[in-house]
Amino acid sequence: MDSMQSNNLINNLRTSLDTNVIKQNYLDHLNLSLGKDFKNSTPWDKFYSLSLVIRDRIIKKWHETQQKYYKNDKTKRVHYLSIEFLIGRLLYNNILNLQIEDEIKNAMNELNISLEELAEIEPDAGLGNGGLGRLAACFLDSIATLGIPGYGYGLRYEYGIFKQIFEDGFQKELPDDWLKNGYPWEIERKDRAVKVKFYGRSEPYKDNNGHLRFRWVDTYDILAVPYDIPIVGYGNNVVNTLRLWSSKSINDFDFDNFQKGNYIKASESKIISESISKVLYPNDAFYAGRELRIKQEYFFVSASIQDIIRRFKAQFGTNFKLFPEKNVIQLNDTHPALAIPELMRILLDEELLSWEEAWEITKKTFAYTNHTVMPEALEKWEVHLFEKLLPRHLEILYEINSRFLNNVSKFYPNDINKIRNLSIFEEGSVKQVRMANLSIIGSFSVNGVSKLHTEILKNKVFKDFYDIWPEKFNNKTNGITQRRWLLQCNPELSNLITKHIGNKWIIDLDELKKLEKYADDKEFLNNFHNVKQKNKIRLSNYIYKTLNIKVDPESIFDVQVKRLHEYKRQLLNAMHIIYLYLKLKDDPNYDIVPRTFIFGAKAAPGYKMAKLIIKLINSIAEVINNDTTVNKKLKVVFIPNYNVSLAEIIIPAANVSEQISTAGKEASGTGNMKFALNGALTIGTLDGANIEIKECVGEENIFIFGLTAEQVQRLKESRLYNPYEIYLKNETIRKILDLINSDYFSKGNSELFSDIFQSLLFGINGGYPDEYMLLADFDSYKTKHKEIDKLYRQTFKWNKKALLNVARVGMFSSDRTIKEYAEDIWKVEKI
Ligand code: B1H
Ligand code: IMP
Repeated sequence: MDSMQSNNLINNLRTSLDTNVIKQNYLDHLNLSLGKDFKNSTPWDKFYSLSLVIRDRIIKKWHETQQKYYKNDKTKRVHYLSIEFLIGRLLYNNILNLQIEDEIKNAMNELNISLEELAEIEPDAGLGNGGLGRLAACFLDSIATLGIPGYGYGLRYEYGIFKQIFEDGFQKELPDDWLKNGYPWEIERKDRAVKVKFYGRSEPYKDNNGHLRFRWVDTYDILAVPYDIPIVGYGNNVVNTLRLWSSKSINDFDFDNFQKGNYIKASESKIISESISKVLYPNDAFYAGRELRIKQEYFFVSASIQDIIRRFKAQFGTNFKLFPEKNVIQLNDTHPALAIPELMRILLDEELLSWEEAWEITKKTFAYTNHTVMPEALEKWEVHLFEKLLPRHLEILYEINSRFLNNVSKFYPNDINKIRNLSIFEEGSVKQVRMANLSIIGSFSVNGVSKLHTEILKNKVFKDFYDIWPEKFNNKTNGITQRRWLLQCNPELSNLITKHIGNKWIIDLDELKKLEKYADDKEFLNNFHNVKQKNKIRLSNYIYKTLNIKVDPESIFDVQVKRLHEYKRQLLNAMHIIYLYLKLKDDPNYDIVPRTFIFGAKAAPGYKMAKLIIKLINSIAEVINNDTTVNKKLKVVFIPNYNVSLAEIIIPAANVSEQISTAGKEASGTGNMKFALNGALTIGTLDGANIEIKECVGEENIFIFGLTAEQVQRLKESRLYNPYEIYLKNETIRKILDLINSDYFSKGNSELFSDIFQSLLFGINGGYPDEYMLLADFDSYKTKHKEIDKLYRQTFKWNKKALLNVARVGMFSSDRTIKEYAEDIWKVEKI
């Protein structure tokens, strides 16, 4: 017996021993924790019991990790503050990261329980809208896997992103009551609850040394109770913490009112307090300016800063000069930017530091990530609202601003325009606080999320700041965790890869480069193709089960899944589908490879145009899927309720990845990376991270079309863009738009889609005509699709390109992204 064989034997022995232990643990939890016997246990009981088995194995490592951080004086902690964490499910993720898959599978097998079915019982933790929230979740996975002392801080929404259903093709929203049966991955930590103050006033007073000081008094206080979710690193025994805050009334019952006989009023404050963490705002890249939202922002930020300071003091006392050496706080967009005045307030009013000391510490602690240049997403809060809710913070902002502008005016004497642009306050009919300006002024680092995006920040959106502080600005191109987005969601491809190049790619995605040597290997490509087919069949079954639509797994799966936004241009995709439909109606023998167009997208509930586009696509689907002259070659499927768990089924099954935003608008995109990693070919614009994907995979392995960001910008500025002229000149486009504007797809209601037609040609509600330049890009889009059709017929060539995509996208691992944050911004190392 050689040493490999004996190793295998030992491993098998360990696995079988552990299998028995797991079986026993499982039955114990079922019996003792849930009070059920084996026979009467429901699927939920089974899911819950198994989760507790896994959790037990996490908790010991969790304690050990946290103790280690405390024991080591060199520990520098990273705090990732985000109003969204789009986690999805954790059962399988935790099993994989603990590397106990075989043991768990065996144990479940022996108990005659299907692990796969069991895993699907888990509700998604959908505490986010889209890319920004999912990025935060991928980052936590990478931080733990890299062994960095990291903490996620956010809100424990009782209701996550709404559940989407379609009624007659229209989106309807249902509440996502994800906690209703309890949640096995969270642990309530009442002992770590803190008070968060609102309203009241700032009161000046003289301290013992005769210095003028301020205190925030007559406040309305709310309790912030933390719920901790363990974040398991891959195979390294590290378990970090995601701490989510829940709001609670300090006094459940107002006894004054109760005694006065007002029973209902006595419970009112409880209702008001607990509404703060009730529900996630369902807008993606759109700012709504609601009072409850700023309350959410301040609530979780204040609780988090208090928690960070508490931990610092436990380890280092009140030696606050050390604070930035031991802590860094990354602001995930501006939503947590109130952390800046909050840290100032605590250092000034509670720790009694001088302004200069407090400001020095604050500036060295915060780093800010910007995620969008869309003007409608920029957060601005009315000064009035601010003053009412956070009077002391407003004073602090005025002081920060006046000191900053004082310095600026030394550089730019008499340049009123500069001062106006740089100020935290926007003057106008209603005076507003600009959260982006605050974030830049209060941080030592400002980063964008792709090369192009960072250039746009430096040269346009934040140019005046860049001129003052060029060294603050840097790029950190986004990434995704391969543990979820390959290992977990695509086991077939993972096995094929590991069989040929080993499993190091799981923690070092650049290893995938080794697949390049199989790019001409017929047998390998054949297996690679078969894996894709299996994944397509898996998705086809899901579609049949949920929508009763039969799709052909031999057809090209052409997929666009992401939030619905005009700038993401699902409508351009729909126009192309109509184009193919008209071609086929004209000539039923028109030779195309059968295609299945697959959509998934939620629209913000208040976003009328986005909802209308959903209805349009559903209407097109109904016409096409029921038209026997075309439905052998064309199918359109809009999968409802796109979320993380659905992404894990859809993405591995895609042949074509649609990344077609107007150039300059998509800050990065991360879906684009997930598709390429799973062997889809991208059709996309030169926008966000698509540009870097192209650089990695090679331009012969991606379908790039459309105007560049610069061309878009210049065409806009020239004011020469005239979509109506294109409509008149281009017969194809005219036919498509006229059909949309007729009663063809709307079952006789010719008005239904007229807003879409109007907005493309003339603009509606004061907007520009065709703001996102669909008509400018349509012809080149359609041409690229023709190339896709041609290439797909050459199976070998297609598979080779798809494999080269997989082999060359290693740099889009969030491990790479986090290493860059750790080295360039955070200056932290693994403990
Ligand atoms: C992104 C958001 C966003 N950018 C405001 N901005 C929100 C802004 O609730 N709000 O108010 C919610 C979300 N989300 C996305 O971030 C970008 O559009 C993507 O291009 C990018 O990949 C992602 C992660 O950086
Ligand atoms: P936290 O990070 O302070 O919330 O604590 C997490 C875990 O770290 C605790 O459950 C303890 O195991 C450990 N811990 C907390 N405070 C201390 C301390 O002051 N010294 C050493 N370990 C601590």
